[in-house]
Amino acid sequence: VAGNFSYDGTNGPSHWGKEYKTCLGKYQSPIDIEEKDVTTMTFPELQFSGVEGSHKAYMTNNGHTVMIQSFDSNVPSISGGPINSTYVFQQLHFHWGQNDNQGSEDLINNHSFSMELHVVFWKKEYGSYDEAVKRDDGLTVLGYLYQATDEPNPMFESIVQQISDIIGVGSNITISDNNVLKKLVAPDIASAQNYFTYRGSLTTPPCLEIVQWIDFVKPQHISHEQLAAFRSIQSADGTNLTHNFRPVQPLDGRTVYRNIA
Ligand code: SG6
Ligand code: ZN
Repeated sequence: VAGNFSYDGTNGPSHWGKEYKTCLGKYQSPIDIEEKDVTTMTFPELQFSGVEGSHKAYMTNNGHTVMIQSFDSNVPSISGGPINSTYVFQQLHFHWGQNDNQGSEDLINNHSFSMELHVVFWKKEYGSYDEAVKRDDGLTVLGYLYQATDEPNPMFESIVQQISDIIGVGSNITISDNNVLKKLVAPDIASAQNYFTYRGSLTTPPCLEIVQWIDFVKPQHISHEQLAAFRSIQSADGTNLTHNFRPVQPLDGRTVYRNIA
């Protein structure tokens, strides 16, 4: 999965299109979401299942981010909202910046948040993740935004404590907290129907244009110290992965919807 790309220099985002032509496409992510330009819509209720209960989970430094996966039989899934069938949880990961004023991939009214969590799901009908990524409606990604504050967010405690065990690229550990998916996959119920949604791509090479993005409107928080832990992991070239967000891409006539419950 981890290709030959980075966030700086000759392998940085402005060069991805040389090796990965799709990164130059017309339906790329992330984007700047301008609230004055969104189209309001009432979608069916977005539903989560298999989120409650405990899940054995693993955390990996894949050279581009901190990624969490689960091989549990009770795997979370989503349905409803802008998607017309069931999508199954694959993995979640994070994007952050070199300082607290940037880090999110999608922007809202040109505002960057300090971190963004992506929860990746694949379309169950296609039988497997590997088959789903060959289809143009293969993935749905939930995006959660976080603003840096002084107050730690309890949802990140177990992850932050164990990040020191995955400093090197390729390190993989079992997460001691079996409730980590419950905390990260689903928003609190009050915010779950308040989202923007649009058609876009993976935000890293190969930039496949196969993603229905669902970005929750209400930002949450993370402390400065918790954020700093993410910046301590190493990237493939051995330097600290201080930032891993792609700059925003042209909207190119696409419609961004906002769900009005
Ligand atoms: C991160 O984002 C993930 C990697 C890949 C990428 O770098 O570690 O696994 O994710 C689904 C997938 O291939 C792009 O995902 S994203 O568009 O959600 N940011
Ligand atoms: Zn991502």
